Amino acid sequence: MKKGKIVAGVLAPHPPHLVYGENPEQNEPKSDGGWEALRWAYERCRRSVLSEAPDVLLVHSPHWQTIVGHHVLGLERFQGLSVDPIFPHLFRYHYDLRVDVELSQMIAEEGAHQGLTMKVMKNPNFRIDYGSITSLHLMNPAWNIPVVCISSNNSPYYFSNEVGQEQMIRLGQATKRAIERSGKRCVLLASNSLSHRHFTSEPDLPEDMSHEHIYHHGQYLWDMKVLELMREGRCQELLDILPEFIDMSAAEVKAGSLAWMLSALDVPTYPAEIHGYGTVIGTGNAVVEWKTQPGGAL
Ligand code: 2X7
Ligand code: FE2
Repeated sequence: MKKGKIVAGVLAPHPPHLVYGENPEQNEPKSDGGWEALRWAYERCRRSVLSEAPDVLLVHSPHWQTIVGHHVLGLERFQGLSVDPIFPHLFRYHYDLRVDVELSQMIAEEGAHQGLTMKVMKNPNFRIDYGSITSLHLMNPAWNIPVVCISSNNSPYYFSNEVGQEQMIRLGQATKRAIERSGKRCVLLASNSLSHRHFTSEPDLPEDMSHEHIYHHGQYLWDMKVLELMREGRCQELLDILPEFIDMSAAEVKAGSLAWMLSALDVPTYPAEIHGYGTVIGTGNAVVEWKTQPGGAL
């Protein structure tokens, strides 16, 4: 069998506002639009990523947090209603997703070989989190490509940024090995915002863009520093400063999705493409693509 490969990795943030702004039929609340800079960034990234005809989209989400180990979805189909607990007036999404259970299983096996605690999750009533759904919807609104959803173990919160990051790096290596074994062409989605200080009160009309801006200049400078390292292919430096970035800007990358993806991509030394940057309730968000070199990262 041909060796599988990662055809692209994407920093794919999941503010539910972006789905709300798109007005897809699956989402109950309807909007006048909003957050276009980020939604158009997703559009550009989507064109590029889908032109690679991937077999599977894999997402690692901070909003599926697991206390014991790293979990992967283990049933072929999940259907239901996913509601954002903080923004139920923006995100009430009816999902129907197909899972590549074979690849989920291989990730669990490879993770176990790396010494990680892994679980293949087979509860048919499990409710899929809004982070996974938002990133997957914005990358492929047609939902015609099977997915693998990976939880974020809470080690960065329970222990430290460093312990958490070390776990996510091992999970990334396990994911890469599983993809190689699978023979499939895969896209990785790191479902993370960047700086994460946000407003504490919402405008009457959530999509009123006259209220949308970065929360604090220092947060903006941190976001720009991180994006510069991505643009210049300096991802080892990026991993090295992530703990400081997390502490200085409450960055959502604490949950490990970005470290997982960079590790699976073998810590890229080639430039990433920034499709766009914008804020959502003041948090920094960028859609960033690492298209692997001809022949793939593997
Ligand atoms: O989960 C989120 C997020 N990460 C960023 C902004 C707004 C809402 O939800
Ligand atoms: Fe989030």
